[in-house]
Amino acid sequence: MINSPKVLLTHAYYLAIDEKESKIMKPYPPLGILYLAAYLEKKEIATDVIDSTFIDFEKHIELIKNNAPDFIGIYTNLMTKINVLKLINAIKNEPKLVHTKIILGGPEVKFNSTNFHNNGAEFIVKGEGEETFHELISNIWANKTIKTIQGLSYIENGNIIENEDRKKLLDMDSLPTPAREKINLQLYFNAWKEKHGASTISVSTMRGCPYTCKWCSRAVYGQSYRRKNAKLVVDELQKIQNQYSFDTIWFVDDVFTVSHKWLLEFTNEITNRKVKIKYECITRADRMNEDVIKLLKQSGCYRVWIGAESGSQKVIDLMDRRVNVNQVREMIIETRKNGIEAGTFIMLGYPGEKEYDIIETLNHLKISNPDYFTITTAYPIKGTELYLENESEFMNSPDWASSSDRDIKLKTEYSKKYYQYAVRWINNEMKLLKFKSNQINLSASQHLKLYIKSKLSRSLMRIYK
Ligand code: B12
Ligand code: SF4
Repeated sequence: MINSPKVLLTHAYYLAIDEKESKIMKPYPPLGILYLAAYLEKKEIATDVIDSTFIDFEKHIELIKNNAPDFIGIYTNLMTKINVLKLINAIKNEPKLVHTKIILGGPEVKFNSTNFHNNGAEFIVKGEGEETFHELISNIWANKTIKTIQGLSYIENGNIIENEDRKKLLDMDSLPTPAREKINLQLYFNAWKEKHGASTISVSTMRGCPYTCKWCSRAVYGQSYRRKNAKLVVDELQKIQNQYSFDTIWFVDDVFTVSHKWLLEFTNEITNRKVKIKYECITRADRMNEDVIKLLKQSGCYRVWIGAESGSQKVIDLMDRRVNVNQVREMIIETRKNGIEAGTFIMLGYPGEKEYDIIETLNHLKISNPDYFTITTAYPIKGTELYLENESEFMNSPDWASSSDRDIKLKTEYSKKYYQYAVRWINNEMKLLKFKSNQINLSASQHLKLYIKSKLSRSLMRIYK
């Protein structure tokens, strides 16, 4: 570590100013930069991490100033983009940080690199960060060329230079476990515990997804599937169980049950080593069956999220989701029968969706009756097929630096207000269903109120159509 650069990794998410998330209060640590920190340390480059989640912007910039790194790497996603731009500006205007080189990475940068460069980012790492970030700082520090570093774009003599794409990291087993010790995980555990009565920790076992859903960003890991050996995953679980005290685990993997062979190995490993875990994961109905559900149960899964996004097969096909809606229903029902909670995601306002599709979606939810569901309205993330296919018909063109892709209005069948009432209608109808099936208790007046609210939302949908 002699004469090695001073490296700092950070992000720009501030929980306190995120009103919606402050209510939900399910914060997760920035796993990406913890992977990077572990990788650099393995290469003998000491790395600091500043976690911005529980501090504010002023404190953040003060900590960065005191650290005075040679290189600062900032994680960037769609939600944190505006904060990241503000941070770049503050770093550039801080006399103590004139020597600091700014490097961006994360899911938002690949398809917005020109804009980020034009807004002050000197180096951008596209895709997986470990190798590119390491090569970049090592080469700059050793005065070597950066021309041949894959997955990098940078500014040279005022021009943006785009190097070739980074090849995917194939050997997941060679990756060190995230350097969770670099941040205060207890703050996350406390926040969860206070609001939900149980703390959670996030773990990643796979990279990439082989599927094709048109609205989903594959900017980092591409259309691929790479996984860590089940033995090593269980090693990591045991390691964090020894280090921390938490109640549940969330696997951030895109499709947890994509490989049945891996799931069996994982379950055997958990069972043979008598590891007790309680976990939540996301998957697809077409990668589930009764045997898979049994393995999930045996390995400690208490909640599984089964994506479908719509109850209308037509919309599912428009999204290129490649799943049969009946299978989704069956798997939600089967999951619950086996004593695992089932959750599902719903997206309204996908281009081509009509009112009868929304009615189909409500019917789908009523038939499958998941324990949980979330509803969002569709928006196009740059780089996705949904974005590319609809770009010429966007209803607005918000200023890039002060907005996010969530502000882009797709050409949809109905008005924004219509979808707001559609969301309320579905939520109210589902609460009524849960009341009817004795899943929730309501007083007579609460029931009446809910009934009226539901009818009202439906009427307002008609008005705002
Ligand atoms: C877990 C998760 C969440 C969690 C926790 C978020 C968090 N704090 O980490 C929750 C549920 C809160 C969440 C919410 C949202 N999420 Co989310 N989420 C994920 C998910 C499933 C896993 C993230 C993860 O931990 N990955 C594992 C780590 C190791 O990967 P990574 O972070 O990408 O890091 C690698 C590279 O990006 C790079 N890298 C990362 N940081 C840096 C920094 C530097 C300097 C460098 C060089 C490289 C680098 O190197 C890392 C290792 O190779 C991803 C999908 C996915 N498979 O990654 C979506 C994903 C990140 N989410 C996404 C979105 C859209 C959202 C929301 C905006 C959704 C919404 N509400 O509308 C919100 C925004 C939340 C917020 N406030 O920031 C998109 C991001 C698209 C984009 N362009 O930004 C993704 C990619 C999903 C998708 N496929 O579309 N999310
Ligand atoms: S939505 Fe899920 S299944 Fe579809 S491409 Fe994205 S990660 Fe894969």
